[in-house]
Amino acid sequence: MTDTVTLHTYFRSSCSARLRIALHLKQIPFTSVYVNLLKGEQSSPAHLTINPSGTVPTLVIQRDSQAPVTITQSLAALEYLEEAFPDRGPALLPPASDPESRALVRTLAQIIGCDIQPVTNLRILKRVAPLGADRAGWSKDLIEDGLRAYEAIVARSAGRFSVGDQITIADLCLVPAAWGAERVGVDLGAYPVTHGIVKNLEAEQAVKLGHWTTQDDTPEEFRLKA
Ligand SMILES: N[C@@H](CCC(=O)N[C@@H](CS)C(=O)NCC(=O)O)C(=O)O
Repeated sequence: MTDTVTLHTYFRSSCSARLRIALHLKQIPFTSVYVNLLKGEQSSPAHLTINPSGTVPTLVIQRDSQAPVTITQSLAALEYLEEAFPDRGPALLPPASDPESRALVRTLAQIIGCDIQPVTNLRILKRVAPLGADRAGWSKDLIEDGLRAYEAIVARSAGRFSVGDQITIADLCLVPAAWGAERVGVDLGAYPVTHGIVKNLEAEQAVKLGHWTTQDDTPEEFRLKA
């Protein structure tokens, strides 16, 4: 079977990093299309045709003779990868026979994906700054609220990763959020279980390959080798 996978991505985007890491974990080769958020390329007519939300990531998959599938939400795309490529790489969700653990993984993923990222996103920061909010302070407070909740839950569920010893969708959301948290001065040490999970994740090759410092669109001054 021949699949062509394209990811519209930006090196600093935490939502894009979720998918970069998932694709590397599942060893699915992909081509990147770079969308520079600071230059406003997410709002270009060409990009809006692909992703009407004006965001990254967008995952486009062409499988054999089927019509291409375009997915414009990262959590939907992560679940799609799991369902469409069940035999590639590790499972990103616990088995369907364990709905409790699946709900737990989705709860953790949504703490990041619904409670933290949307309210600290670039378009929100651009709106709160003229109202007098300090952008970093705004993000730090909201990230800390979310991490407090994450820590309380993983204190009961963690093994090497957020739910046991298998990397799940929750971890794919967590690790890029931790990079964003550090950027605005959050002390991850205040969330010791979460911090330990992040360190375990950062040792994984797929995470190194998806890291914001190792992308082809990472500016030279930030670039590290994976
Ligand atoms: N819920 C969306 C959020 C996507 C999103 O907000 N992406 C950010 C980067 S992480 C973005 O493109 N921001 C552009 C902007 O705010 O203008 C998803 O999970 O894919």
